[in-house]
Amino acid sequence: MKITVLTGGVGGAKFLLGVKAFLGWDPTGPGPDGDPGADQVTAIVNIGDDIRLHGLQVCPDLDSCLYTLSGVADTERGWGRKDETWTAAAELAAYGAEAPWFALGDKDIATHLVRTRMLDAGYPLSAVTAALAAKWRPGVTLLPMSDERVETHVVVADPTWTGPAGEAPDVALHFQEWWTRYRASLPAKAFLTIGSDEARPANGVLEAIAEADLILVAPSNPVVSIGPILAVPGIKEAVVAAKAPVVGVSPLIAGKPLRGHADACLQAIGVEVSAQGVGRHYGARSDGGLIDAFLVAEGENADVPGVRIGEAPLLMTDPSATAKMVHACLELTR
Ligand code: GDP
Ligand code: FO1
Ligand code: CA
Repeated sequence: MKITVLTGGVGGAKFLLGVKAFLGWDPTGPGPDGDPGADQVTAIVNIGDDIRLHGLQVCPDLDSCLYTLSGVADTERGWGRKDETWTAAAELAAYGAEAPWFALGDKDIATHLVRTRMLDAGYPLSAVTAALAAKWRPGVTLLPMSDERVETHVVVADPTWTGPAGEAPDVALHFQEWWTRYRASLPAKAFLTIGSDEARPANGVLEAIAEADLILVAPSNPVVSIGPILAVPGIKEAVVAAKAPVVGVSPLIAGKPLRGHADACLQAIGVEVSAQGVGRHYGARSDGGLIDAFLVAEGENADVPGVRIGEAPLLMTDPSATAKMVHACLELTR
C-alpha cells in the first residue's frame, strides 16, 4: 500500500509515527527500507517555516519529521534534538547576533551546516533531504513541497510603532518571528506564501500523489502547515485529480489545538475554530475542495457538506493510539 501524507512539523510527525505503527513498522525505525514489495509512506512536508539564519538554512518542519521519525527528537520541547546543548546559541546571543528568539541547538546546527553546504553546492532541497534521511533512516520518504524557496510571512500592525495608537502601518514578519518571538500574539492580518507563485512541486511530489493508494492530510496546522503546501501551483490540483481517496484529520479537539497557535491562524483567515470549520475550509473534493472524508474527535457532530465524517479518539498519546486514527481514516474510504 502506498500512503502519501501532507504534513507540517510536530503534529504531522506524531501522525506519521502512527502511520508507521499502523503498517506494523517500528515507529522510530527505518521501516522496510527499499524492499520493493513493501508498503511505502511518503510525506510531503511544508517548507514555509524555513528561515536562513547565521548563513544557515533551517527547515523546521522537515527536521521535526526527520528527528521524530528516527527517534532523536525532543518530544517535550516539541522541536529540535533531545539531549541538546545550546553553547553556540549562547555565544551568538552574546555577540548580539540576529534572532536570539530563535535558538539553534548545537546538534541541530550540524544538520543546518550539512544542508546549507549541499544547497550552496547546487543540490535541490529534495536531494539534500534524501541525503540527511540516508543517515537518519526515518522510514518515511520525506519530500519538501518544493525545491524552490517558499516562505510564510505574516502581515501585522508594526509592533515597533511608537506613534498614535491604531495608526501603526502594516509590516510583514517572517513566520518564525511571529510564531516564536511574538508567540502569535500579534493579530495576523494576512499570511503570505512568498515565492509560491514561482515555486514548482519538488522532485517526486506529483508522483507520490498520483501513485498513492491513500492520501492523508495530517492533523497539522491547516493555515501555516497545510496551506503553504497547497499554495504550490500544481499540488492541490494533483490531489483533487488523484485516484486515491483523500482523508483529512482534525488538528482541533473541542475547538482547541493541542499545542501551538492554530486557533489564532484560523481566526486570522476567518475560519471557524472547530473541526467543522477546518473540514469546511478544506472542502469536499467533489465540490472543488480537497477531501473526501474527515476524521474528527468523538462527539464533535461536525457537518461538512460532501465530506464523509468519522469520529474517533483523536489524541496522539502514542503511536499505537495514532495508528487507530489511521485505521479509522481507512475505514472512511470503504
Ligand atoms: P508544526 O508545523 O510544528 O506547528 O506542526 P503541525 O502543523 O504539523 O501540527 C501542529 C498541529 O498539531 C496543532 O494545530 C495541534 O493542534 C495538532 N496536534 C498536536 N497534537 C495533536 C493530537 O494529539 N491530536 C490532534 N488531533 N492534533 C494534534
Ligand atoms: N520554536 C520556538 O518557540 N523557539 C525557538 O527558539 C525555536 C527554535 C527552533 C530551531 C530549529 C527548529 O527546527 C525549530 C525551532 N523552533 C523554535 C520551532 C519552530 O518554530 C516550529 O518547529 C515550527 O516552525 C512551527 O510550526
Ligand atoms: Ca511548521
